[in-house]
Amino acid sequence: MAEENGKRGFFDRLKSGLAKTRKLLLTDVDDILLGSKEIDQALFDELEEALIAADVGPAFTGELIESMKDKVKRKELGSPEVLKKVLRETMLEILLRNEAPMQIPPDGIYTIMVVGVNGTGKTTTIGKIARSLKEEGREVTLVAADTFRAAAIEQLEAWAKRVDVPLIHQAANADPAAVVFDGIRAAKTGRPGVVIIDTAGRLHTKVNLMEELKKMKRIMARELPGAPHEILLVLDATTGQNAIAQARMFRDEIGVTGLVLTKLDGTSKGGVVIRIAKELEIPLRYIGVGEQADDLRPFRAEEFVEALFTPNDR
Ligand SMILES: Nc1nc2c(ncn2[C@@H]2O[C@H](COP(=O)(O)OP(=O)(O)O)[C@@H](O)[C@H]2O)c(=O)[nH]1
Ligand SMILES: [Mg+2]
Repeated sequence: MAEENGKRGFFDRLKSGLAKTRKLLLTDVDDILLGSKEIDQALFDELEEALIAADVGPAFTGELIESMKDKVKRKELGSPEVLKKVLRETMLEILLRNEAPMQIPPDGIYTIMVVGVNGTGKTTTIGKIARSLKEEGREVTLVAADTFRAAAIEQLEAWAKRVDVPLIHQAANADPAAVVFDGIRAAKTGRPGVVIIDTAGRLHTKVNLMEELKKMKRIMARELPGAPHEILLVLDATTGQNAIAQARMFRDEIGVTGLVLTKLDGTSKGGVVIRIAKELEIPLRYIGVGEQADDLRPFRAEEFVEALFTPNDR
């Protein structure tokens, strides 16, 4: 029952978080559909414009309009209202391809390297994931490899205390790869389980950041074959198309095995979830709808689409 309540709580937060996205996307779509008596090119043009404005991206928009036209040709669609159903179904179909929750084996060491530009929510996400893993009864160790500022280490330390898990760290400005080395060593010499590594979102230049992350990866692989098991890229939904550019950059430079999309609460740019699913073949592991510990949940396509299409008063 508590679980049920928890789920409903998250769904409600997701629904209200997506209110601005819903308004931008569906109010326009509804207006267009209600104002049209027949399905013609003018209607498709208006729909296309509304979808592009809602950040779902040209690839998704193109596929959707083509599939609608196809269905109309085959007489599967008779009236403008049914187009909304096709919109919903197409979204779900595309999002389902990216639904793949993180699967952590029950035994051994599992390393998760968390990357992303400054301020996207890496450290907060790590705290939230650590908490939920701890609740599942797993051993968790946090590694403070964002050594750019002392405050970054302290922030992770605060989460480690709150969740009651150990923290591996060194002083500010230490070599991040050395901290990662310590973290892997600690896991190998007595504390297996999930090792979550926080990294910096900026160094002095972008090139250095990528080189630094590659170096960390190399050290991990050398110390523990198979590591890092997961490279989780954290993206801030409020940055819209910028998040897509970041995803491409991190994917091409260091490889990304999973995504986290934070700050879906209160942004009108939630359409970017659909764009990410369509344009990047990377599993979307988690979505975040707030700053509290239980505001992060594994991404579920069905839940997302339902939240997006459910008006706020219901
Ligand atoms: N509204 C909202 N804020 C978030 C979310 N996730 C993280 N934040 C906030 O974003 C800010 C930056 O987060 P932080 O974890 O320090 O980012 P980092 O620089 O990537 O480590 C903090 O104030 C977090 O509380 C979210 O899902 N929703
Ligand atoms: Mg941080």
